[in-house]
Amino acid sequence: MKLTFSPASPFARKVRIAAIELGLIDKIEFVPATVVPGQANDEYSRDISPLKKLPVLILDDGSTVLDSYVIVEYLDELAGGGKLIPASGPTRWRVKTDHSILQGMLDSMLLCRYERMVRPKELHWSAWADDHWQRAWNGMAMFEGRQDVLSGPFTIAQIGLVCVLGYADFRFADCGWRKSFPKLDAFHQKMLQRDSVKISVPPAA
Ligand SMILES: N[C@@H](CCC(=O)N[C@@H](CS)C(=O)NCC(=O)O)C(=O)O
Repeated sequence: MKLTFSPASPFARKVRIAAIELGLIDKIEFVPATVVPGQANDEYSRDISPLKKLPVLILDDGSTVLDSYVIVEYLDELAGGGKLIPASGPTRWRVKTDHSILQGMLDSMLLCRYERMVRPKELHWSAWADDHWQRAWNGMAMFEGRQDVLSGPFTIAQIGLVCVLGYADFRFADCGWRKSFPKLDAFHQKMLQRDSVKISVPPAA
C-alpha cells in the first residue's frame, strides 16, 4: 500500500500513528505529495483524488481509500478490528463522535491557517478566521473536561486529540493552549512517551 503524505499534515499524522500502533507501518510506503490550497495539481486530482487532499491510501490493486478517518478504519479492520475504533456498543459511538469533533477542530484550524498565512493579505477576513479559531479553542476547552478521553484507552479519539495539540504547537505556537488547558498539557506529555506520537511530531515550522 502507498500513502500520500506530508510530515506537516495533522491528518496524515493521524494515519501514521494508527499504522504504527496497529503494527502495519511496514506495509505502507509513504509517498510525499504536494497539494497546496489555491494551486491546481491536475495529476493528483485526476489520478488520486478529485478533492486534491492528502492523505490518500492507494491499495495494491490501484483503488483508493480516503479520508484519514476511513483509512484508519480500514487499517483497524486489517489488524483484526476493534483496536482503535471500538467494534460495537455505546463506546463505539462515543469514540466516533469525539473523533468527529476533533476532525472538525482540525478542519477549522487548517482553514484558519490558510486564511491567515496563504490567502493574500488584502483579502483577509479576520472575523471568519477568528470564528474558526474559536471552534478549535472551544473544542480544546471541551476536551479539557473529558477525563474519560484523557485517561481512557488509546483510541482514534486520543490520536485525534494528539494531532490537534501537535498542530496547535506547529502552526499556532503562541496560542497559549498549555496555560489555558493544563489537563490537555498533561495528556499530551503522557502521549509523547509513545514512540508513534514522538516520531510523528511535525517538523519545526
Ligand atoms: N478530511 C480530510 C482532510 C484532509 C486535508 O485537509 N488535508 C490537507 C493537508 S493537511 C490538504 O490536503 N490540503 C490541500 C488542499 O486543500 O489543497 C482527511 O481527514 O483526510
